[in-house]
Amino acid sequence: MRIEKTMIWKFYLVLILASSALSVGAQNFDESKVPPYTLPEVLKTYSNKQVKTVKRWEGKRRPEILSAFEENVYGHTPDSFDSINFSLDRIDHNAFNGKATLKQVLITIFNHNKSIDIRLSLYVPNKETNPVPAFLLIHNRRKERSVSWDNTPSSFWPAEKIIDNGYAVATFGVGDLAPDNKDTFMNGAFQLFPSQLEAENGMRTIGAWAWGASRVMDYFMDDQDIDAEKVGVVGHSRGGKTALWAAAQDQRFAICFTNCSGNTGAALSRRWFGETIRKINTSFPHWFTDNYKKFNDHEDLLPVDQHMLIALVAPRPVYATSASEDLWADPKGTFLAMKNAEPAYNLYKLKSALPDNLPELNEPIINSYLGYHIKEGKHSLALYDWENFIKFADFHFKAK
Ligand code: GTR
Repeated sequence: MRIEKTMIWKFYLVLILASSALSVGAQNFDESKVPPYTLPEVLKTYSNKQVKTVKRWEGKRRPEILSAFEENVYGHTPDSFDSINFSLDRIDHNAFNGKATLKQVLITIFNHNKSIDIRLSLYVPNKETNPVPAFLLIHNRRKERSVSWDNTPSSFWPAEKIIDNGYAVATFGVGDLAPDNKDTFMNGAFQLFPSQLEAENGMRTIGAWAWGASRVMDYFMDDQDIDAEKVGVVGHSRGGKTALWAAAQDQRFAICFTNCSGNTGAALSRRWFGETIRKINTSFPHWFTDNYKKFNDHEDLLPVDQHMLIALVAPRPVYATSASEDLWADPKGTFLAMKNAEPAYNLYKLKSALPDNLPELNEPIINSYLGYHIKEGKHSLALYDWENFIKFADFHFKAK
């Protein structure tokens, strides 16, 4: 009898070990299986001091969070380059039946006698006489990726609709900065900054794409048609991760729209649901800094979690989205990251109207510094998302 009991226990032990070995690196889609986790506090410094003022946040805590993201997640962005040049390749004053002017702008960046080109397609509404606010879409869904301008609007970038609402809208393809491919990603911006590739904390493609968004911002500062103080950066999925990282670093972006951005975007990493750090680092080894691989299956050891990336954008507004069928990107983890970024906004006495729990489907929270919706449907950037981005931008740029 005793022997049998011991055998049963051994059997259980083997089962437990086997299932925990399987769960290492596995994905979970069952809410009841999410283990408890503790997030690092936005307002507590790494030396364990509570941050109570904007001064302390901006002088100490914000910089230390930013460098923790650089060192461990996205890599360090080059802080200079030799020069930049803007040239107008083509202009069409009659776009959308005369409603807009289309400019094809070539942005050329030089460093160490090498250069790369960003091809920017920009539509500006003709009826506005003053500089207009703008949306900049980081485009990661172009068919032709890096070979031409993208002037063909779609539901992914509904340029005409945006123009009709009095905004300019621009886009560039991420392939102009770095091809989205683990074998060829170095054939772009990295030619200008080769040492990045050797450093364990060097940037990879998400960093390079975000750097590209900032070069477009350099251009906007130079274009009299654009109100450069009112530029929202938009990205979907991998582009949504990029938009957040761009806005966190470059405070010239006035709003960040992060659409279905998921793991290492707006979703919490410590919450075991959907894509994991091991999974993303395995499928896309060229997206994040080499140091990030140390956190495969060790989310808990990261000095940051994604609510802190959102907090880095404060006091500027952030709008995040999810889709009901997009469990891979963890809608609840996205909402919770937004919620947990609130303390940074509270420091500035800025209102967040996010409810305590995940809102119902298709019930956007607009009149707020932290905006959010979960739409019905799949992983996508759709007209519904843009309609709410426009409302959010109207609230922050026009209504106030
Ligand atoms: C997925 C990836 C996600 C997300 C997505 C996308 O395969 O796992 O993190 O970035 O691609 O960009 O559509």
